[in-house]
Amino acid sequence: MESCEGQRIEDLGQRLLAALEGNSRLVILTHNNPDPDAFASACGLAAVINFLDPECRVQIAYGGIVGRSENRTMMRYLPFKVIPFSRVRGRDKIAYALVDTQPRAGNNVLPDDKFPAIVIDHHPPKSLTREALRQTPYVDIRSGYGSCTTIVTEYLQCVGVPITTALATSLVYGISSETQHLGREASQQDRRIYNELVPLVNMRRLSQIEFSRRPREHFLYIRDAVDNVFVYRQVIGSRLGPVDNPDVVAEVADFLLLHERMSWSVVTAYYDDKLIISLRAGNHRAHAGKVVRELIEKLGGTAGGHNQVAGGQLDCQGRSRSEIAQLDKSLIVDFLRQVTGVENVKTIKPLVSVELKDPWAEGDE
Ligand SMILES: [Mn+2]
Repeated sequence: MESCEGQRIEDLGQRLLAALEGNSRLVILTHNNPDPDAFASACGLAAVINFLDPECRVQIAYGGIVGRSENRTMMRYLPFKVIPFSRVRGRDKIAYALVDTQPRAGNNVLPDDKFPAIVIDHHPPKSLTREALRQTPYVDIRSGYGSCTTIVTEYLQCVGVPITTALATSLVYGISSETQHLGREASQQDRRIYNELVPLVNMRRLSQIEFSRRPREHFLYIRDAVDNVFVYRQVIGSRLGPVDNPDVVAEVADFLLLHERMSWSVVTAYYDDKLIISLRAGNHRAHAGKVVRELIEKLGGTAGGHNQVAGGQLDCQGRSRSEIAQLDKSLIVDFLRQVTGVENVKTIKPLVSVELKDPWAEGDE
């Protein structure tokens, strides 16, 4: 299904409801450590299902945490309550929908023995996810879309769901945050939907979300990240070591790419027994998703993404601290080798500090 246009409205509604196979409960799951695109998509889908079947009990749940200030503020204003997956009860009698992620993608908490009823996403499928998708009754993946929110907003329009101010505000923030105000990886559909939604938005609230106030810890993270920034040719990066807030990885990656001379940023950190990596590219044809998969999958991790935004994670359970530290280091060197083409990578220089710190040094946490 390419677009709602041309397709009969009843068909979309019927197909979504049919996928639930008579379940009176639906849990909409986002990817772990959900971002605005994931939250907005989940709320949009919840509104669609509520409209189609008011009897169906819909919950929105996520794995991981919501760490970023903007996302926490957004969460307060969402038109639906969102809860950690750990608080979902009676998991056996539920239909699942995944938004902004796919089964077996490695970044969601859908139990491995479960197949979702509905998957709506804009990430390119991988061979692992494809298999699970074959068992999923309703699949809509449009990797040409800059945000998953855009797909779901087309559903809202198609089915004729009234879009409240709170919903419109969430949807617009989902699209704008995912695409950096339509400047990054946005498609024509993202631009059209965004423009149609803007008149419905509470702009004051939108601004409050985007320019959220931050706690002191945020500044400590930024200080440590900046202190440890390295540059190598056109690449800028930072290794954060163990962190309490996984969202900081993507945030720092975005921040570093603001450097006027750099075309790639890379940030690694350690959270919840996983080494996580985030990539950003300035070029809209950089294939960052492919790059990170080549880097991470050969080590047994999961990764994915788009042209300019990508990330991955590597489960490190059972590895020693020094092994993880070594892995972290070699990941960066591998990445530098891959994107610069330099076989023997050396002289990675600090950007602002006198010398780079080892974020894994004992007693330095
Ligand atoms: Mn997304």
